Amino acid sequence: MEQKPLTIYENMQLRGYSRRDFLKFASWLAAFIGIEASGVGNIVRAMENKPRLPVVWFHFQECTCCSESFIRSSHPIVSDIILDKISLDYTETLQAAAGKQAEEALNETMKKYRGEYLMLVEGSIPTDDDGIYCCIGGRSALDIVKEAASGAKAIVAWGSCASNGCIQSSKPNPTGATPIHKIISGVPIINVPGCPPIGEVMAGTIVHLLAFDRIPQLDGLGRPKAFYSRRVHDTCYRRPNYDAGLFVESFDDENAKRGYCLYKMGCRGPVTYNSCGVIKWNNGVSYPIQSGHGCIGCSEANFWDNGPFYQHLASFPGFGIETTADTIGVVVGAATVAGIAAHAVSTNIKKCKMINQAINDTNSSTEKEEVKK
Ligand code: FSX
Ligand code: SF4
Ligand code: F3S
Repeated sequence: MEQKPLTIYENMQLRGYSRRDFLKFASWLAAFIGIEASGVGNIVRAMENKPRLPVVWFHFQECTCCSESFIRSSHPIVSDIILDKISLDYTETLQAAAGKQAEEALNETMKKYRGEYLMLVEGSIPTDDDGIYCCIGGRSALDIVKEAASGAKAIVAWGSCASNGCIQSSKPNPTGATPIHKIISGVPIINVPGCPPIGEVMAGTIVHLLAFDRIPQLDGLGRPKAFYSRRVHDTCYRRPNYDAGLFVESFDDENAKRGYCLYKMGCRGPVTYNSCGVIKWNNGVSYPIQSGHGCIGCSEANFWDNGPFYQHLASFPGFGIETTADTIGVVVGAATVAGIAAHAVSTNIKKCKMINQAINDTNSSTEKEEVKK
């Protein structure tokens, strides 16, 4: 008789994680996904009861930073458990198997779990010249992706490469690099752009699929709304400087030291949708703007072709096409604009606090639980 697959929680226990670790992890994830404290129980229950989700993770034209980002996500359980838990039946960069053995594992999963497995894709697909520019095991990425997609329950396109083509599809696009959603139809596709995407955003997307067994709410570009509904500009702590017309004029000037707005240095925050200002990178340590460099818009389609990185946008979004960097200080005298910015920044701070609070609450409640025992 076939053994019943272990649940997420059972897997965690096997790996030596305590109930406390488990609850903490659930709260941490819920906060990132934007779920209220009352909804944490749903995640906990799902992880306690749901069996492993068969997953195949493909790598095509990319740099593997999406995987790097995911396994370096700030919570150790993401790499330790989620990777193990979602049970990567096939992933070229992390699996122990190679060659024939790896191919067999992939085929077995696709056959055994037809219609049930989750397909994760890193990288764009070259479509020119019959797709010869990216071949694995003698087959083109194009062939592989079509075959795997035909039996997938859902597809997650990791990173800008799989979501919008990224650098490989920038002009002149020599390989005919194409994002997944332009090749595959008939299967739900979730785009998780960013070059690479934030590890917590990746983990949050997977856990949403795991816990709720449905696709998260997506925007018009197929991105999870929980992470891509706000511009980097709307959650930027330098935003009050933008609104006050205080700009860095060169990377080594006094204004740069003062932390003024990087708009004139080419910052694409006003036209980029991502969670960098809220979740940040490397365990919430920093993100490009906090490190003194403008956002290059890495989660937006065609960002490599959208003009030089260090030249500011033609106009100030939200202030009319005629507005220039030199007149902005005057224009933004309007209290309404400052009000919008203040609101955005305070919402951002509130969200960061919410994430920390969720973790602390769980800590104290689980500690109490353990004391009672
Ligand atoms: Fe692309 Fe992933 Fe850019 Fe790399 O592998 S999104 S090249 S940083 O990370 O696919
Ligand atoms: Fe922040 Fe860039 Fe917007 Fe300035 S332009 S407020 S640095 S996102
Ligand atoms: Fe990318 Fe901009 Fe964030 S460059 S990492 S979307 S701040």
